[in-house]
Amino acid sequence: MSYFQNVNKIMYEGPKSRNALAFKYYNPERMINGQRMEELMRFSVAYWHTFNADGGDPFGAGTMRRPWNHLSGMDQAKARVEAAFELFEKLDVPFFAFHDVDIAPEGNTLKESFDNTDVIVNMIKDYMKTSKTKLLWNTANLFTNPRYVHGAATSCNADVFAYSAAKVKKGLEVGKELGAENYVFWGGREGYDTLLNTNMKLEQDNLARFFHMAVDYAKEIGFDAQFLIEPKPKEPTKHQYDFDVATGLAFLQKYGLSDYFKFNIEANHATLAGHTFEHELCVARINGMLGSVDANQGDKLIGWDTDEFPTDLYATTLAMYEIMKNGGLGRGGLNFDSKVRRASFDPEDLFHAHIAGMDSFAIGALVANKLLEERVFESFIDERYESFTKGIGLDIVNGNVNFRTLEAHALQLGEIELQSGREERLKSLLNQYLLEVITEPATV
Ligand code: XUL
Ligand code: CO
Repeated sequence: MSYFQNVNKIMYEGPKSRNALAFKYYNPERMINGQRMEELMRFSVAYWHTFNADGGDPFGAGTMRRPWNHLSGMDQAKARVEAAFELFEKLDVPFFAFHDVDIAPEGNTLKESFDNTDVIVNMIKDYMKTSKTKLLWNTANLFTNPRYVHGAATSCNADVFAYSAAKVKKGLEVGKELGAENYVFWGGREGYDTLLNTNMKLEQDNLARFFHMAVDYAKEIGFDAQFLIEPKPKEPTKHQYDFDVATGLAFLQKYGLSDYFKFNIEANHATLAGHTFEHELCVARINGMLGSVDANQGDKLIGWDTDEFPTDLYATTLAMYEIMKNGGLGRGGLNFDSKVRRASFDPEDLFHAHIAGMDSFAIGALVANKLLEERVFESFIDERYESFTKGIGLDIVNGNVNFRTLEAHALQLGEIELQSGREERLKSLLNQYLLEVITEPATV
């Protein structure tokens, strides 16, 4: 049985192709800086947006036409697994990611939920025996059910804390069973709406206790996945504790957790925090904490998490620039935490959307690679900071000065000479490299 009959395997056809269902730039075999594109990008399909999302929004009902919509409960969950592996194969993606509740419906009790999970996990495990698609990460949904109204690990209710721990315990076991590369913690309800009812210190201490217990349990069962925190500044709560990478890092360091976690950076979360995507990637990279990426984009005119498929080539280029400076993503990947628009309701749109995202990141990788190979910005930056490679600058860097010696240096200075930052020149160079890559002849 096929769920996507109108779609054949998506092949690379090059930039001149007019076939909508073909890659124009993403060629998994193409080498970039000694790596196959497929290995560098490590694309992943997000189960929730692709197989669960119904297109509903606060003003209207679901719109998505899906060949599993006539089913319900476990039958629907099983159909989704079949459809998922068909889509993975047709897109030829190496990874996927899911929340526990995406793959199996919640039962009336926690035990029933776990039993449902086990049935579907066994089915997924069977598919994974013959599929090339591996699990990038799994996670526990600790935000949808009303029991998390006050938080999960930061709830004021200790029973909710325990219930949440039980779900993560199960998630770690499932991750181990399916060979997940990472395990993600997005603090969906871990934040607050008003300090008038909130003990922030206790909530954050509890969150740290929760993370320590997760680390201990993963060690105990021999699950060696990379743990990832996914920062987000707001939505659903007014203030989320994992606001951005810098805030998350301070938290991890304060509580002795920084050796066990890295960050899963989502583009739309970065922009909601008032940062660019590349800023968050850079903060993580220079601190050795860049783990994985939730690839999507927001909308300048809309102030919430719209989770659009990434098509902004400046953003994909500057993201790939950071990722390549990081030496790649290690065990992480580019996970499309992205959803088709409500009006893109055909099953085929799922393919158009992933093709758009994969091609956009492929262009980004090609441009970033060229910029790095030719040291376009790197040489400019080296020159800009040249004063720190000699004389007083080198003494500062080597720790050979103090305020007295610096004052002595300053007192004998004449007029200080400064150089232009050349922002506009650099931006036009970026355009030039982008256009050059887009118009260069196809490589097959
Ligand atoms: C929500 C979000 C989540 C996490 C996983 O904004 O990004 O889907 O990626 O829980
Ligand atoms: Co995400």
